[in-house]
Amino acid sequence: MSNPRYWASQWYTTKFAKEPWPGGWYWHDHHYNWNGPFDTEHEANDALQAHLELEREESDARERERAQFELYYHPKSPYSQKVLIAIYEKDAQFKRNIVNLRDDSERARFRELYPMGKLPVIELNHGPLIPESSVIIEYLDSLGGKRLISSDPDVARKTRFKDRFLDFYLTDSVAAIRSECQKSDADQDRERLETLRYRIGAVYDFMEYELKNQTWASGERFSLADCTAAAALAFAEETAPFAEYPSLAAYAERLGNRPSVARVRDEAGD
Ligand SMILES: N[C@@H](CCC(=O)N[C@@H](CS)C(=O)NCC(=O)O)C(=O)O
Repeated sequence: MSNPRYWASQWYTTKFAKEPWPGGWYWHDHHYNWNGPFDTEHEANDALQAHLELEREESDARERERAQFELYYHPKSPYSQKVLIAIYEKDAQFKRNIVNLRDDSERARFRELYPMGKLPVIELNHGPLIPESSVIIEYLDSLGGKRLISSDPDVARKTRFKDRFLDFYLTDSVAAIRSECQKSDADQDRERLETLRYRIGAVYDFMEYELKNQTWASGERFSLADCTAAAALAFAEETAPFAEYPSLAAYAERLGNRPSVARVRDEAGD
């Protein structure tokens, strides 16, 4: 049996009991409460499996109750990673639903929930669905706890700008380059590739300039824009390396050392 807390055994009960127990097969839970006797090992095992299933259902129900929302995501998707970093920064309780969009039936099922079919989305316990990574993080931030968007409107504007800037011109450009590069050489749109590479260069130039004098993307406090940057830079590194931008490269390393970011990368198997 794979779970060592549970064991159906005839031998155990007869060997160690002070008084002989009625003959048959038993199983015990992790408190060593014995259940049985069953006539056959097979029946004891069935009863044990039913018990485990009930336990799983109860633990799922408890998790659902504790969770403020359910997250639909994939650990390797950059927009999902951005939201996960924010969730870990805020220590929010949630229930995970991993969606593999490459699987036809999973994709079809997910589109029934969110017709646009884009990850991540969250579903609140009282029903509403919130798509779009930045909107999700804005919502989570509005619930309180450690703030990822400053209450100072000037700082908040810079944070929101960098978030949009990195999403649109870095993450989306890298995704577009990757999909263009999957085409045969003859089918690739050179002009488009050039525009995309130009945009990425402009993002790197701007970030390099900004990060010369500040620790995080929009100042001295970790923010929504850093969640975005951590996911975007990890996604971009191979397609558009940034090692020659010293401040940006040092910033990427700082991000990688952040526990929330390290945890997300670990879960993605990076
Ligand atoms: N603007 C969206 C972008 C989400 C997005 O593009 N997600 C990707 C995964 S990282 C996706 O779901 N791609 C599947 C598809 O485009 O069909 C956001 O910020 O959440």
